[in-house]
Amino acid sequence: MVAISALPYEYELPASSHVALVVIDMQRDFMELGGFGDALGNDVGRLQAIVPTLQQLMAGFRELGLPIIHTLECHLPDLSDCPPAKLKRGKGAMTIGDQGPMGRILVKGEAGNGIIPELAPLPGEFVIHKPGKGAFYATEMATILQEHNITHLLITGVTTEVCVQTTMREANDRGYECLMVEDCTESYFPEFKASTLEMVRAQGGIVGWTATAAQCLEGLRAWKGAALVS
Ligand code: TIU
Repeated sequence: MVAISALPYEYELPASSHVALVVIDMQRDFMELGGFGDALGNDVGRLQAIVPTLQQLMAGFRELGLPIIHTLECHLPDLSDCPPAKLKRGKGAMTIGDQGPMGRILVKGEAGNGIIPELAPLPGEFVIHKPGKGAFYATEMATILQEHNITHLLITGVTTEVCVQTTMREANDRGYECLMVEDCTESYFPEFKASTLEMVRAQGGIVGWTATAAQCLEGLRAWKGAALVS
């Protein structure tokens, strides 16, 4: 049995498993000044650190011919998919739908809502637009995973304790084997990232596993290699 070296113990990759990489919300709205993350009062610069590692992990998935699912948190221009409770939240000077320097905040199609160019999806990769924090709520995520027989999800992106963790918990409850990639996720709050990684893998992996991108790539290459010789 091939496995990724992970915490709290090995993340097994049976020959029959189908693995996808999930890249959550690597959007200008969270990474750059003038976007949603900034409007909420966060230090957006600290999310940049994971970009090169995530590029390497994405390149590995592409090289191995494995699927990548990108998500974007966004709302329709008329905000009809934004619950009033979400719209009211934050109490900053700017909120969802307001005009910012990169266009309307957290609105689909605006410049600031796009994925950062370094991590742009390639043609043929899945791109999911989501109105909530989790990738399953009001999206085609469940259908895509079912149609492609996906069983294992490696989960990355921003922010660790908000959209990444919500998605991982949603996926775990639906029966997917989930691993959060430690150096491909980041938070505005380092202590929240650390706590999230700990709580995911506590209690024998109550929500799933964590591992580094290098550990994931090593395991995935061995798994693909084993599939080729069997
Ligand atoms: N505010 C915050 O940390 N995150 C979000 O609002 N969305 C995501 O995590 N993508």
